[in-house]
Amino acid sequence: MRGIQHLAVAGLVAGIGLAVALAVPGAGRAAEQPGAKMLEKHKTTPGGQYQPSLDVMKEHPIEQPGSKPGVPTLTADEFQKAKQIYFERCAGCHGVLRKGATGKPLTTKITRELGYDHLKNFITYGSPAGMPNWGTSGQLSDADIDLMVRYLLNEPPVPPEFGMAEMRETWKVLVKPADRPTRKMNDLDLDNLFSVTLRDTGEVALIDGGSKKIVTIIKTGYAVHISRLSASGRYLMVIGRDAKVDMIDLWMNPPQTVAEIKVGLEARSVETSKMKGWEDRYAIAGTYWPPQFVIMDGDTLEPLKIANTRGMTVDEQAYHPEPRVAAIVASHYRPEFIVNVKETGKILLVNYQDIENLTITEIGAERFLHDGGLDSTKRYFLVAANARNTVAVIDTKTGKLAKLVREGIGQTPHPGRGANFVHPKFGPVWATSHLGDETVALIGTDPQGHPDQAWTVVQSLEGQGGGSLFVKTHPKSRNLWVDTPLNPDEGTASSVAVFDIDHLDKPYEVVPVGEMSGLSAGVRRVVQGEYNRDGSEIWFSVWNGKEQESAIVVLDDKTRKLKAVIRDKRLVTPTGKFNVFNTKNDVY
Ligand code: DHE
Repeated sequence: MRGIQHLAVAGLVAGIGLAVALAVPGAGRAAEQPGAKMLEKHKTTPGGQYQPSLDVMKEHPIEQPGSKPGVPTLTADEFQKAKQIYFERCAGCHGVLRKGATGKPLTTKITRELGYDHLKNFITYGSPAGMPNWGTSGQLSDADIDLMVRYLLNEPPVPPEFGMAEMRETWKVLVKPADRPTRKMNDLDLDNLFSVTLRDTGEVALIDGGSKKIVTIIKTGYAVHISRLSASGRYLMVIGRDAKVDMIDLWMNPPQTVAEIKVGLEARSVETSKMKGWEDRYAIAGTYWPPQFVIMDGDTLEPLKIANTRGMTVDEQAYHPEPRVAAIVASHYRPEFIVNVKETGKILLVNYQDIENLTITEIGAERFLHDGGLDSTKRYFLVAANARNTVAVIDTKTGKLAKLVREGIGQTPHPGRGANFVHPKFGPVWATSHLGDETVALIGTDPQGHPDQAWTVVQSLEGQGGGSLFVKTHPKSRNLWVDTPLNPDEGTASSVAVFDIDHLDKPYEVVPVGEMSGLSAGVRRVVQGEYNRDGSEIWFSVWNGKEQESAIVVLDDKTRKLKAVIRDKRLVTPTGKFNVFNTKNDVY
């Protein structure tokens, strides 16, 4: 159940409401108890659900700060429990150091001014602006809430840094480059191989796209997150939420891990150098904690250069102590990594030509950058500043901000890497769906051929509902697929909408992927479509709880009919799927 629980738990994390409330006049008095009608408004939205849960940090030993006269104390056990609750449910919005992220700060200066009763009522009842009603929803008991209030009245504990010494201690080359094969030793069709995240077992399954058979299962980091390919397609890089990077050599028979490293305490992103002449040279991983990224050797994962992301926010130019690294994408136009720093809203173009004299171009975009991808020419990078309902566009050739697209973007955009296709009327577009509403925004991406449409929302489609995470199409397809795994309605969460790109005025078709899987138990959340090598099939994960059976459903893209169901007891909580060819070439 871990995956689904994670979402449910993370779902109750949005602390924006508390933030807002902290700023209202009258703070210091007890927060009012809302009536039944108000409580209805306190229900958490899918957007509010999708907040980081720092599950790894919550387990990490962190020293308890000393107590202060007049402030309620916590025993060591109480501190441990409160810290776990805080990192799991609150840190995603309020920050590890409680200096604020999407939620406002909860420093002791603020919490002590507000006082015990105010905080207690707020945690109990939440607020319509986003703070979940932890008490009245039954998520936290009265005793838990009392504990959390006392925790907030004390100084926050500070987790350790993770520098070169710590990284090198965890770094292992399991098979030296010299001992690796000099040619592909297996008969796998590597371009049509899929790396599938098995989230809750901390593994990836490598599945052959032709036979749909599991080739091997490889142990990776905890709550494994994404896979990326080296430019040659030989090395598969996988990152876990515990910031462990595994480098898998796909030429071996069977493919196996040849190097590993831990780059921090909490992480979500990994990428490799893709510029011509620099293929497979470097890997990079970004962390949520500590706030930094590290450039590593592309053959061994040896850590070479760490750069920290702490600094000023793009709008208020106020210091932020823990800006997390979200998506990282490799440029095809310059020897650069495009590193998205969430809380400061900066996009860093990290030039890896000379890492001793590292050049970083800092582009001011918008706060709360999260995920994004390249347009079909690979020249432009589009990334969602999700909590600001904005998509930032970077020209990776000139290294400049092309536009902040705000008009026409819905509530909490979540593109994954987005979907590129040629719109019958407006030419090339890039699509994103949304967590917070049913719309799918299509943004024009062709400033040369269609200058009037470039970097504007040319059309907004209406999908099944909010709670969408990923959209997908393929250059050879005329279908645009939109998932809705976090929609509160089970039928919507377990199906996908598909639009006919040539007739976008026509209503979408609903494909009941969860039902097609043959599974009867569980919510059967359908998540993240991924195409096979030639674009003839799209694969969806049917994501159930850890104790339940999950599956992968393969659809024929032309007919939209079922082609195969992959069921295997080893497929525990499959989520992201990464086709080797499409991932290495940024085809999406
Ligand atoms: Fe992800 C991509 C962060 C929860 C599946 N996710 C990303 C990226 C970031 C991110 C920053 C972009 C990486 C890149 O391109 O370099 N994800 C986060 C979170 O902070 C969040 C919201 C909460 C958390 O605590 O981790 C979160 N993500 C999830 C899930 O619960 C998902 C649905 C299931 C799972 O396996 O964890 C999930 N995230 C994915 C997938 C991608 C991803 C499949 C890559 C999509 C792609 O097409 O590239």
